[in-house]
Amino acid sequence: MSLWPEETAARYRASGYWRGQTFGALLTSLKDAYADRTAVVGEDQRWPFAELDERAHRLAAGFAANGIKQGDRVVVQLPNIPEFVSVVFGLWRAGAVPVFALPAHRDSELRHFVEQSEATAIITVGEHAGHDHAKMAREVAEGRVFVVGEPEFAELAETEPCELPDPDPEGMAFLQLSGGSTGLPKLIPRTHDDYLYSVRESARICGLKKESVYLAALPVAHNFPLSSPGLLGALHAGAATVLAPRPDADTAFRLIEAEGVTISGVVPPLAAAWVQAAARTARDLSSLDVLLVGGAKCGRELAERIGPALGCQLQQVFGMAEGLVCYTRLDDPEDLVLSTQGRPISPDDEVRVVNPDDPLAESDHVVEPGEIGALLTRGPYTIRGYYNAAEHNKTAFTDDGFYRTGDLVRRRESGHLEVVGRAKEQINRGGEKVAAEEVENHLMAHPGVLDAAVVAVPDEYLGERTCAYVVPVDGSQPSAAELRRFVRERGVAAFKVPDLVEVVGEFPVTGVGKTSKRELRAALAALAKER
Ligand code: OOB
Repeated sequence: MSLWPEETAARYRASGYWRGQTFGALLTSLKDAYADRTAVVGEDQRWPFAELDERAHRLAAGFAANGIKQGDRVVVQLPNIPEFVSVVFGLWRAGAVPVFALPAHRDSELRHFVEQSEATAIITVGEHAGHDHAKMAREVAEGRVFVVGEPEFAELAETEPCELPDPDPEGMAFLQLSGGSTGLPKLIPRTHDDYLYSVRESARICGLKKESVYLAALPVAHNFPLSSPGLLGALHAGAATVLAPRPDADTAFRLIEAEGVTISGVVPPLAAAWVQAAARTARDLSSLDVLLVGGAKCGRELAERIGPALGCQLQQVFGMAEGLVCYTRLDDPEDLVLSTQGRPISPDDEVRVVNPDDPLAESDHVVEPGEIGALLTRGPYTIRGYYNAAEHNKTAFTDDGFYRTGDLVRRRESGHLEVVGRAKEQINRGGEKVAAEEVENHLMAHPGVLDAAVVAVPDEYLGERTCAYVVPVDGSQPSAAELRRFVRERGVAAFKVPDLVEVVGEFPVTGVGKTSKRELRAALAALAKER
């Protein structure tokens, strides 16, 4: 059954966007075409396509033998290690549905993913970056926990391969996480067919060929390094993916030199750090042809420095886990590459720029060409609804199925989009998305907090940081440090802990008659910007 209206689905099939291939079947064809070529490189492992295929077959059989059935959701929280790839393909072959958690997520988020998706298992690591992931997963899990590196996982990985039925290519392949703007991250159902279309086209648009080497610098479960063109785009092209354990310039440059990396993707603050480090590195970065920059706005000044500093071509990417991905093209005129965030992948990506003042503007409320408006989109790889979120879907999508991205854009005649701002209640902290309401809810769980409003403040390095305005209950005087510690101890990703906390008697702008949190946030954000 399709997650799109049947008529639309038929059109996407007829156009050749949806080809009826699953990820499991893709890996089989890749193994046939590229058996001995390197597929995945980790710190101390190097797997050719044939080995990745074999490992995924064994894991699939192991998962099935351990009761993981077709359609079962399984939370995957793995860092950039080769086992991420074998586990995810193993789950796909078993017909299971990975739920992609980031390594930064902590117990409150993990618990939410497990509950929302009704996951029957968690696959994780032991210690990673000073945190005991295995312990956290065991506290949170409602089903099994498999820990890469522990004997139980090794047993799974050694299971005799067996024939397993291929799942429905139009069914849910995995659940990706939304950056979110309301309470907690929503789950995004992506199908084999829709995602593979975006992967194939991304690989082509980014010029990947089998001789390419992709460096996954960002956490690979995120949509950007996963598929734009990312790990999956590289695999699709028969190219190798090098998994960087950390994204810093020292690590990345070492790997670029050692592995002959030709292409990578980073968020703007990292691009800035790499640009700076390039000036004094002794590493040979000459293999690097293309650097994708996206996840947050890459300003023109930074955009201009990237090519000369790193000796590569800049490609801007503006995407979202919900679907739509825009790229500047490798043969675009320089001005477009430096000043826009690209144009959509597909000729059938429908883009509407609508009245920015109405959060519920429908798809016919379009602004004049060239004017700033809110971006709506619909297309062959953009979801029509979040998973199990009927109520939220009523406002997140228009009546005719356009996704309300919450981004403010201007469209050029060429179809290129310039992202100029945001209408959603989200802080983009250097590419990491923080939903204002989620952090406010954590703050308001503190007994000394009466109310809280979280807003973005400009930051030279990250683009934006979070600032929480907090009104204490009478007689209480919680300090900023205590509140930050409190939020952290509730078990949230470190990037969600407010950077700044201002404890105030009342919201400095309530006098202006703010009635909704939305208006309050807007007024506070304006105030914070002025300071
Ligand atoms: C990527 O995906 P998400 O789901 O973490 O975040 C999506 C949001 C967009 O709606 C937009 O607000 C922002 O991130 N964004 C950008 C941007 N790229 C993403 N804002 C300004 N300029 C850009 N270039 O972030 C993502 C997914 C696939 C590829 C690349 C990024």
